[in-house]
Amino acid sequence: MAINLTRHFSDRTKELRASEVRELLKLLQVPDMISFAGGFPNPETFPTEIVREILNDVLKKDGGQALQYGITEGYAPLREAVAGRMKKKGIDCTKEEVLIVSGSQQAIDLMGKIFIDPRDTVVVTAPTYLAAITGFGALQATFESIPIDQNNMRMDIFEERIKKLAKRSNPPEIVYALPNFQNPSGVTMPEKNRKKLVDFASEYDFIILEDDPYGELRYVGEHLRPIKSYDDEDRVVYMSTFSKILAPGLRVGWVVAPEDILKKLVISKQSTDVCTNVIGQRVAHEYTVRGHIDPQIEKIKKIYSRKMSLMLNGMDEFMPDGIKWTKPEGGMFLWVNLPDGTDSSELLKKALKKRVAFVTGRAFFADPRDGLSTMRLNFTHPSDELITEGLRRLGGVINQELVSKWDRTAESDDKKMEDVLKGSLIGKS
Ligand code: PMP
Ligand code: G9A
Repeated sequence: MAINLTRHFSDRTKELRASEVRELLKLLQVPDMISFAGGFPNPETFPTEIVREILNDVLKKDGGQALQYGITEGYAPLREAVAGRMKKKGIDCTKEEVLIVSGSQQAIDLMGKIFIDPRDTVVVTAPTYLAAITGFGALQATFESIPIDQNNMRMDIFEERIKKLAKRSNPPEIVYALPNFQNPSGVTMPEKNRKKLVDFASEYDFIILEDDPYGELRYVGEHLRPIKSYDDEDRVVYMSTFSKILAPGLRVGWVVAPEDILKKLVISKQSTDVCTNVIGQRVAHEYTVRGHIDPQIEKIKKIYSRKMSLMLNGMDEFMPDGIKWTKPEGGMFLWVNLPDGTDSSELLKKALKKRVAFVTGRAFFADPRDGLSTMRLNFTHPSDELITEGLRRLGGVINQELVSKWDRTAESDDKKMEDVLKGSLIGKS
């Protein structure tokens, strides 16, 4: 009998939404493709020689342990080192409040698993990180989407919505916030709004998941206090990663959580992957305690801030009038608003023919009907030359699209005019 998988898949699985970014990664294999799509660090920044030395040392001195299963909470000296770094960023935590995870992506999954029942509400921004939508969506969460502006989450709209949800006795379980150089838009939440969010959490009784993979990558202005630093009721869970400041291939991230929450995360992780890649943790630990991480962050910031300037200059040079984009202070992305009614999925098909890729904005909205005329551009992965060349190509494609849209509008206006004239003539006779 031929198997009918539809009958076997769980309801949850039937609702799974694939990540458009992961799909677009396949385009990196296409020769001549300039990709502004994936949120990839630039491999030029990877400290391969130092990692090789560390691997050699660790394997020579402690191969038996480094290749063994580790404890689920994470390699204790790494937890200690992370707690130390967190203190410098304004989060006063102990090593017992740090959980090492298999990339911070895992924290979204584990948080969802311990807090979300089907149809529970998760508040996200619109747009937000797409793998938070797919992650919480896989657990059948209901999303409440709050629009953004240049200050990240619109707090006035958040307040309105949270009051409505509370009135319906349906407060959110989790508010997922990305305060620094948000993926996908690049916008940052001011400190006063971070504090406000924590005050709302206390008033309306929800948990904040603060996702901060880019906080260290600030190119302009001063470091801002994390949301977690305002938390005196143990309501904020903070997550970050070595992916953007060392290498994503290690798959090492961390969570800072109150111990009661951390215990549940650990149990959930036990059945997910037993423990985080031990060798990866050993590398991240040695890299940090040998003092490489701060110079490495400085090196990355120099390269990415140059790339961001190149992209902003290229946008000024090649984008036609009527296009707007964000001016981030850090991170890896720009967000582009095309004129209303422009379908960025159609634009992507044309752009791919010219060998330039981006991610369509709608991938970053919980409601996929939103974000039609938006797109995300990554500036960290392409080489300097390819940033400029890619924007020249993209500007050309957008220009052509707008001209043909105007032609189509003019044609249909002409047609409407003809019909009106005809109608009025008919009316007259
Ligand atoms: N959160 C955000 C906002 C991200 O952009 C990413 C990676 N692009 C992650 C989480 C996950 O990163 P990782 O699993 O590599 O730590
Ligand atoms: O490749 C990934 O899945 C990490 C990058 C995420 C992104 O492009 O937002």
